[in-house]
Amino acid sequence: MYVAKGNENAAAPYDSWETAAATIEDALRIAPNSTWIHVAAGTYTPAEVLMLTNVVRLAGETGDWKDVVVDAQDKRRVAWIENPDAALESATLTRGYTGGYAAGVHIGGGALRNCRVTACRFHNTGGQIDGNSYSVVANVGGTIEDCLIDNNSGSFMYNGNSFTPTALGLCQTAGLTDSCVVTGNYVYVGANASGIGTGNTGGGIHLIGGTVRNSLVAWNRVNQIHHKVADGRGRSFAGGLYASGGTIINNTFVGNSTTARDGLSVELTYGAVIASGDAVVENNLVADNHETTTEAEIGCVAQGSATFLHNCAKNAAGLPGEGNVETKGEVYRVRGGVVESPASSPCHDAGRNADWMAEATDLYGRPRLFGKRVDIGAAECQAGAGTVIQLR
Ligand SMILES: [Ca+2]
Repeated sequence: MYVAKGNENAAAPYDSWETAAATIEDALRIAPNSTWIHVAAGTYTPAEVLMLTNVVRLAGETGDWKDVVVDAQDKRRVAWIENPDAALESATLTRGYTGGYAAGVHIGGGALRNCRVTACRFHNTGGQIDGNSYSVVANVGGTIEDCLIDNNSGSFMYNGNSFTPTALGLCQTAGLTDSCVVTGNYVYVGANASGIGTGNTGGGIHLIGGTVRNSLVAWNRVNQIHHKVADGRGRSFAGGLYASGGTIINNTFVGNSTTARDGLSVELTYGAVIASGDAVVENNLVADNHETTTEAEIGCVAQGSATFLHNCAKNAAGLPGEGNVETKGEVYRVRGGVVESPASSPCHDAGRNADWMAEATDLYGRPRLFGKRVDIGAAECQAGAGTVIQLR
């Protein structure tokens, strides 16, 4: 099945480029199971949420996410992937909007691959909404691979009693996120004079279950103002990731920040990575994240029975678990958009190996395992300190 923007000769079942559907939603509406929907380059403005309820592969034809743009025009969510065997690939999803949940895309099953989710936003003015978790991308059991989730925003302005956990970029309750970049997202949480405030917040990711690996979470911001908390429940604000469960393995968290001001009346916790419940945090690099009011560097915070293994972080010595190392020297560097650790970094060969790494690639598509041990972070240094160059 084919889609070409505005095609004047469109004729169902859209089985050639000549008779291609003029809109993506026309094709989705009649696509039977096991359909590959090829989408020609162009900017599409659907009149409804793109629903992937059948077994369809909806894919930008060029393979470059820049070429197919799906613009929800700030009116509604962009896409909803429900079928466990559906996939949405090689497209930019932009300007999605909701009152809180999945402003960009909901992944109930199936996969989001090689896509960019950008300039989406959610806005909520409060109410009794305990228990939901708000974000731009919501994964409740599918797979997210090779995606860029960037420059999205969310805001809350509460005037009621709420304890809504919030994420800006991604909230995942089950499934897998692999080799993604979550960056430049901004969430504002606030309360007016009678408000009580919000729940635990992650600027980049809120993880409830499943696995996040090989991903970069960088330069996301949480800003909360006039936060009058009176119900005795403490709040945690994580610039990068807040986890109440799940596995966080081989990711890099740099440059994330939190800001807090005014009206604070219970204990607030700030961190770059805050993990509680039975979350496992392993082989992650956490550096150069800050609380902006005091300009203090924030690192990892362990709550509940969360475990921290083989991470490189500022406060490594105080973390519950073995193999954690302090950030020292040139821990990482950014060159040409690539965030990686040099061979001299304490991250080098300091992670703990796992079976999945043998066949896997790192964030940048290179072998995940180089040398005897995996590196800490999303990138694997391919020029080991032990490399011997023979001249003959
Ligand atoms: Ca290595």
